[in-house]
Amino acid sequence: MGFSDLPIIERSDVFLDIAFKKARDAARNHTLADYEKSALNKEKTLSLVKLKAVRESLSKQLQLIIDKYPNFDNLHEFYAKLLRLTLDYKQLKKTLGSVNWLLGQVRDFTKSYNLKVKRAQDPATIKKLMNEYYGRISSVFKQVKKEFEYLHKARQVMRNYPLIKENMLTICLAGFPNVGKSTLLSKLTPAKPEINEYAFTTKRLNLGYKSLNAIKIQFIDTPGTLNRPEKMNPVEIQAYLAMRYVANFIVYVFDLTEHTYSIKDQLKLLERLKEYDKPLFAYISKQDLITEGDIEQFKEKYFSNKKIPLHLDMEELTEELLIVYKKELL
Ligand SMILES: Nc1nc2c(ncn2[C@@H]2O[C@H](COP(=O)(O)OP(=O)(O)OP(=O)(O)O)[C@@H](O)[C@H]2O)c(=O)[nH]1
Ligand SMILES: [Mg+2]
Repeated sequence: MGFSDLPIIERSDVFLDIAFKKARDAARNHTLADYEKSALNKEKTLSLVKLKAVRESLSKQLQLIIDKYPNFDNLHEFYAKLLRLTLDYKQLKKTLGSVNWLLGQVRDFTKSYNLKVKRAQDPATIKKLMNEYYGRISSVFKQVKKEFEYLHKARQVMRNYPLIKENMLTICLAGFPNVGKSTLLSKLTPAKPEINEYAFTTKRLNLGYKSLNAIKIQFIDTPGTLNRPEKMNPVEIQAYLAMRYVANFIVYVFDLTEHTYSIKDQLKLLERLKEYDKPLFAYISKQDLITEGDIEQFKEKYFSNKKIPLHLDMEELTEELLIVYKKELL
């Protein structure tokens, strides 16, 4: 699944400019055979060359959009929901439908004018037919001007979608801002996410991969999210959907230093993550900044009655999760 290499969507008249220029160039570069040199044959041959060039150029440009844009009926839930939350899904489908329609129109018009030009008996008729052809092609492109504008906008949004691998063991790292999620990702995988001493550093999903016992694991480092779904910004929406539709496991990262957020608040968010209905684990970060006593006290006070397992070693936890995952697969 890729949204990063979607073809650029020009304004609809740019497609035409390109095609009409190709037609002029093709006609200019065409070498006329002797029998084509009479006024009628010359006009006919060069017009047929132009028709072919316009059709080829427009078909190529439109087909590229059709091929490169994903089939929206077939999307993984994460992308299907993301599309619906970040774009006007109906409009987008309609827009891509109109690209198909346009392609059909270009083919039909060209075919019909090809025949008309071939049958024409004088150069003036051919000129008239060609003007008509250009006019009709321009007019169908004008009809989808708005759709192309929308596709252009939609592309800007879709290009920023994360490139999530859909059927891979996935562990989401969640937690308050600044607790050390990105640092953890950078320790577990070769990923190099941005890390800062201040909160809200991560502004997109960071993905990291590692292989363990020949199984590839995807880690998703989420931006520290505080809001409920109705108030989420676009990146928080992505984090929410990744946890809901991609994660096999969620690891909640605790920062006991309380440098930025209190333990009470962090516990509240952990409770909210239960809504995702995914196996939930807790991990304590920044262990070098706290004492064993702090950890023991925390465990006793808050985790003695919790069903959520608390871990101090993320490598070990990953190995455990892999075993659970393998068991579920078999
Ligand atoms: N001493 C120490 N500092 C850490 C550790 N983990 C993270 N930090 C520091 O904590 C700060 C925040 O780390 P990040 O990894 O950016 O935290 P985050 O949870 O990704 O933050 P957001 O992206 O804002 O949600 C940085 O200054 C890190 O260097 C750790 O284990 N020990
Ligand atoms: Mg981060």
